Amino acid sequence: MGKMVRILLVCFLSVLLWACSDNTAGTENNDESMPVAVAAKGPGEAPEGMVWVEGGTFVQGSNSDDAYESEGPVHQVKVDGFWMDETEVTNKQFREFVEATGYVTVAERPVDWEELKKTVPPGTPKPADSLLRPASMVFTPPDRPVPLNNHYQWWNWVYGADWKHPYGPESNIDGKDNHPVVHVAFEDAQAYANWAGKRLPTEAEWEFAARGGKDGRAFAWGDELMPDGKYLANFFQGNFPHDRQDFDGFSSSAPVKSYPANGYGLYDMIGNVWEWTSDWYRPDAYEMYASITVCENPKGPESSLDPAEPYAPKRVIKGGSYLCSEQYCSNYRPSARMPSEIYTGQEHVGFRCIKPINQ
Ligand SMILES: [Ca+2]
Repeated sequence: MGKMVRILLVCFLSVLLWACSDNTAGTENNDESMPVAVAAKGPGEAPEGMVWVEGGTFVQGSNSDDAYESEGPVHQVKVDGFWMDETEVTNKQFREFVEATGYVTVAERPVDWEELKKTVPPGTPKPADSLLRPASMVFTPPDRPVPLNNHYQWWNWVYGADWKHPYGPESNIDGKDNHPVVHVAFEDAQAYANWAGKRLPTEAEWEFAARGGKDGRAFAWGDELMPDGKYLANFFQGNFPHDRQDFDGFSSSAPVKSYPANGYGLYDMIGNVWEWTSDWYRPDAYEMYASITVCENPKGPESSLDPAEPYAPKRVIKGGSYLCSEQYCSNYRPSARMPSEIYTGQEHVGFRCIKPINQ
């Protein structure tokens, strides 16, 4: 372990303490055999398009063979109740925000070198202005099988790609009002949430909600990916990444509510598009939580660290997308967590918001 990493780890362990408290209250709810309250009626009238997620204690993370090391160790977390958007934020909803505010997303602006240079190793030379034009990440699969160790073989930085032009300047979102908005960077999602009087969920809130009351299960609906051969979420079928099939009905994003809701009445928490959470990403975030009896409303570490790209600030995205394949990542599980660089939009990353009662 490098000196820098060790220093960061010590800092991290100290800053995490504020996020959790050692509190044994609530452990009585953790017996998996006990019924879990689902689809509860919330306090007062539901805000439009939102459902109530009754708070509680759950087991966050996974130690299963499918899980990445960063999903463990599992640990108990208690979250307070909140209202949550029943679907991912759609193109139609995002357009209302843009029309009301004149907001311009990160992918529509030229890249700000002053910001970018903080996310790359010191001394990296400034790229030519032509390379700093507005752009976003688009899935551009090769036409043949490729080794799965380099995602740049199927992800391209496409100039002119943004939420209104998901595949580049010649593309559009005509007829896709009810699809999730994509190519939104973290600050775009936050700006929408502020405008709507809501906020982004923490990772713990998101995962608790995604489990739909089925604590400890591998998938949001139970222990099988496809019970009775049914597809219950929009993920990748075929041979990744070159051979994309649509056995689940869709080869890219699906209109929201194309698959059954979970126990809380939430749609597409798993699959369709990844969703931003407000937590900074660190692969070791759960190490500290695991020593605490019940972590209450954790908000994640104070800063991010992805050892693969230590200078890039990254937040946690959850839920997987229509590009998650059994062969490649199996990220269509509530515990799955990936880092996403906060300034970059992607074709398969969107978001939804929550509203705590006291907000
Ligand atoms: Ca989703």
